[in-house]
Amino acid sequence: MSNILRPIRLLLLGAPGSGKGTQTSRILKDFPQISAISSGDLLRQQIKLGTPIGKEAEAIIKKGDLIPDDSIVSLIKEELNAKNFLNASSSWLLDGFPRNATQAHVLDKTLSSHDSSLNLVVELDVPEEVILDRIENRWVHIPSGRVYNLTFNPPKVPGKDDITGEPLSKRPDDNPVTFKERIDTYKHQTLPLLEYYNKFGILRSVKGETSDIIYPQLKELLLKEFSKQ
Ligand code: G5P
Ligand code: MG
Repeated sequence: MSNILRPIRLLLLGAPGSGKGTQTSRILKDFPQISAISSGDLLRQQIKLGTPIGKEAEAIIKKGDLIPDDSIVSLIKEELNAKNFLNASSSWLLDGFPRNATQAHVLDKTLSSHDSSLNLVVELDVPEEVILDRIENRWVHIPSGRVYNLTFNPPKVPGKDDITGEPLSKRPDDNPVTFKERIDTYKHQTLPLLEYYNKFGILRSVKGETSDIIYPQLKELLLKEFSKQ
């Protein structure tokens, strides 16, 4: 991956459990020049730290709703700065933000004023029926956002993160009732973003029942994007 010619600024879109976090880990491993921000991971860290935004987010996440735009926008803007995403030569990806039209407009404005607009949006298209089972078997390492699944990618030591050995947690929104809410929220608020980004000509879709089927397609898109002049 050494002859990289241009920065990549990628948004991963996909239903809850479609594998955004899983694909992000694989991308970061194969493309060390890319950094990532996951809005869900950031919120879970804020909850753990007991910050005001964490306190606001906790009950909302449990219900499967979106937290207010103002709160998530200010959190993400801070992180964009902290991680140097507003530098036009940085390569990065976003997972979980934006999630509705308002957030998308704010992001576009912020990025374009720094000459750092998104150049690729990829939809992870995974059949809904295969997702619920994944969610029920998911365990997460909150500080890093690393995700495990008891059958697909179990931790080396049960209940412990592979890298730090710290304990894994269950997400309070990973139950059938909240999952249904999250899917509905996705369909109503986030799916329309596909049409929005399609108009800019930067939307691509990758399809499959497993992350192993999807990842090679995603990697191909990234390599193509990187090598554009
Ligand atoms: P999040 O955290 O962004 P979601 O609902 O968008 O949550 P989620 O659940 O994190 O998305 P994912 O990242 O797409 O799913 O999927 P994943 O974690 O990689 O994979 C799911 C499970 O399947 C894992 O256990 C993984 O190991 C396993 N798996 C992966 N691939 C396979 C496979 O091929 N086979 C099998 N068997 N298993 C597999 O957002 C959470 C909440 O935060 C708030 C909202 O309340 C949201 O509901 N929030 C926001 N609110 C407002 N605005 C925003 N922008 C917000 N962002 C977050
Ligand atoms: Mg995730």
